[in-house]
Amino acid sequence: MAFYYTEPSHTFNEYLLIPRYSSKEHSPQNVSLRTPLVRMKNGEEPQFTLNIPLVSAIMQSVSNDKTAIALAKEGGLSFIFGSQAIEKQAEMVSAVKNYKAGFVESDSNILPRQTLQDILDLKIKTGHTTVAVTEDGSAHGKLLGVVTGRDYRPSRMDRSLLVSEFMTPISKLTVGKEGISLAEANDLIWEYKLNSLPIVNEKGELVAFVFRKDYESKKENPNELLDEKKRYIVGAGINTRDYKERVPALIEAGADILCIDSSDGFSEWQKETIQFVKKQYNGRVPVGAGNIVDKDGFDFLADAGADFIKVGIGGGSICITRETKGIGRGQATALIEVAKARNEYYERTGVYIPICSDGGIVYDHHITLALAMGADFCMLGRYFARFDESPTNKVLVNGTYMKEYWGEGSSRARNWQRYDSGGDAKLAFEEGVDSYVPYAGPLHDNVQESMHKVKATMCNCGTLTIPELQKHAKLTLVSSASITEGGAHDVILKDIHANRT
Ligand code: RVP
Repeated sequence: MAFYYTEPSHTFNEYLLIPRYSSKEHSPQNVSLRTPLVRMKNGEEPQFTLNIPLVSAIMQSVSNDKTAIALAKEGGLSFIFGSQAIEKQAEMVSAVKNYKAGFVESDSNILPRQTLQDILDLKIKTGHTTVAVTEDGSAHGKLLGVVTGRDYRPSRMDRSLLVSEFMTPISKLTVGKEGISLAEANDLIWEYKLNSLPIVNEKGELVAFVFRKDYESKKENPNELLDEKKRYIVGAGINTRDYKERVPALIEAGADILCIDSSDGFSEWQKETIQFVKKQYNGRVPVGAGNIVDKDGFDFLADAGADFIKVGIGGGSICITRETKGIGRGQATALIEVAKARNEYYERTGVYIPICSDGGIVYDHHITLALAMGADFCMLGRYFARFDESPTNKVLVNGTYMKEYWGEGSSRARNWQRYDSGGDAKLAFEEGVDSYVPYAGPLHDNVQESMHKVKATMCNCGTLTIPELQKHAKLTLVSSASITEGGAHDVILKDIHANRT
């Protein structure tokens, strides 16, 4: 006879945390969000630790090099998406590893024969006001001039005016020569009272910009996730099909950690992939695996050698796996069972394997709930897709700015390796949708606010670290009536667009 669970499976929205006694010491500035990323033996430090418990999803619409750099600045980690050509993915990984903090590749570039209207359109698309005018309109073409908000007044000027007629030409610009240090670049910015300094090579081609605002924000990033050479740490997604070619290219490009990306990780394919990575690199390259939703899945991947294990099937905002295939489990119940299995495994073997709650984070407090239920960190897709740094277009829909966000199981992503770990089928049906999410601005501001909320709730729970929260949290299931009670109710909201995320 089939096995039946006696209890229904629940999700984050059905749980709340009960406050515990908090002393004066329990204030957000005393909270540490450090958390292990990979397996560790009793009493030893893990090879990698996150400074905030967030990683970005292994998705085309979420994790490119820009998201990876922005998130590493905050202390989290991105896994560059694997559903692209091996060389392209390796290029993104090396872009993160070669990134020189403070030197920014120009993402707003234009030809001198384009118009003021083109400048205005570009500003909406990128959100940036500094535009490089280059001979070929590319980020590394010969620099002819720069346009900033100080060069034009849209209300007074003809939109068809050519860029070459109102740009600040190179002859009037202060520029830095390639090879200049960040400290020297910042000295020029201060000396000449600049907002940005273009860096050019000996042929006069644009290399990068250094911005005044970045110098200031650098001081705001005490949590940066850096390797021993002070480069940003970056992860990369792999699959169970082409790993023999993909993994060496990613490691060569500088990937620090890998993660097998699959909707169902309880498989022989995953075991073989993990064992390949372990053998090839003598256990030096960590590899995460998943996704699973129960103890059996956890124990299997733990024994196979996974360095962290991802929990969650069907809970992603763009995921329709539960509808199309009828597999999955409420995320909270899955997490609670797997966390228990992780703790038992630790007691049995002395090896602690971090678990990652993947998908279904809607509100910031869901992050805290996931941690309280035993997750060591969370993977988010929708959340990061909303930011300036995500790889997708920002578009105007019914008067509101949106970013595009699509699932890896959608026909747009065509990531058949994620859904079919063996066999020959090539995405016979969709398991994900193509969608919009409300544009939310820079990653930095949003992550800061979210982490502040997590810290505040941890203080309410009388805890100052994630391990303490996992041990001491008191959680309760709530009825559907009390979920209604938890929102604003029986009042007429003045601002119907109030953002409650
Ligand atoms: P969310 O943060 O709720 O948007 O969920 C993101 C997660 O959804 C991913 O990390 C992945 O596990 C899952 N996903 C990605 N694509 C699809 C799909 O097309 N079904 N699901």
